[in-house]
Amino acid sequence: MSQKGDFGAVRKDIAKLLHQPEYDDGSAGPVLVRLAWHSCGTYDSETDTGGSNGAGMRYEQEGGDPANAGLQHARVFLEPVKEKHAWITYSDLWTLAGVVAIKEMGGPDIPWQGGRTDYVGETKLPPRGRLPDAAQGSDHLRFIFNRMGFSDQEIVALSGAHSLGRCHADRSGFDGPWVNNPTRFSNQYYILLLSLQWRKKKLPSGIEQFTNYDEDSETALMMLPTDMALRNDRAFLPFVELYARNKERFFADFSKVFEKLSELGIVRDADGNITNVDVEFGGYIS
Ligand code: CCH
Repeated sequence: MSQKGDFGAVRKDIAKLLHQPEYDDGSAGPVLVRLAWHSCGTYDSETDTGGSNGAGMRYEQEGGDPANAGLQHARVFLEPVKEKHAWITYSDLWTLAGVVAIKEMGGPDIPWQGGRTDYVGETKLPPRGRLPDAAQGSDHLRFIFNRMGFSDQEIVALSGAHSLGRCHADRSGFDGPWVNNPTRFSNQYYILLLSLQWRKKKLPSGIEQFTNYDEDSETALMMLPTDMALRNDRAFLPFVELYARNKERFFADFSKVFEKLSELGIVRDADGNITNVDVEFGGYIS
């Protein structure tokens, strides 16, 4: 047990659990990043609902959303950290874990502040269907991400997280990694999106994704229809090209946009204290 508010101690314990020889590509990092993103990505600016505050994925309505399939692995990885540092809220832990994992996998420093509460009123649980559907195109991406307040450039920058991890047939139905080294944060995703020949491939399940090699190759890489949309959309493409040729710019922009993602729905005063949530009693102040 650490002292309340000692996020440095929590960071260290998150970093220690990333190495998981038995899991996926040997790292819990990518799935932790996805947990952080999905905990935030339900935000709707119009109704000011969703977002990381509340850690709604602990409840079936959000946790059982098919879009969140597989993220129980990430939550289970983090459980010993929560047990050891019982004072931390799940909403802080999940967002912090994403930030720590990105850094440990070679990515940028991402500013992060704590103070989220786990209180979530029933009416504040986001409805399902707010996370993106990978089978769709650029209109859908804009519809989903504009709702959270992100621009075209921010959509492209956030998507660079697909240099991490893989798709799992038993989770999303899609299958395979985007890059050859999926536990290293990089701008490879953009480079490969532009430089490889991608062709449509129908999986046995009937789901369509894009592949660069023969169907049977062990080293085949993949792109989702939404990934291809970034390349095929005239307004998205210049940002894909920018991040493919300028890794430093990608790291800097990704850091800013991931911070913005983790702060959706949160209002702070000059000292960093959250002012739209009653931290003593929990819940939003409306
Ligand atoms: Fe993603 N993502 N993502 N993604 N994602 C998947 C996996 C990861 C979409 C669909 C999928 C972001 C944006 C999008 C990660 C981070 C981010 C999978 C496979 C699908 C499908 C899930 C599975 O089968 O396990 C779509 C659509 C969008 C639209 O833009 C954003 C934004 C981020 C973070 C900033 C990471 C990391 C993974 C790998 C997870 C793992 O378990 O390896």
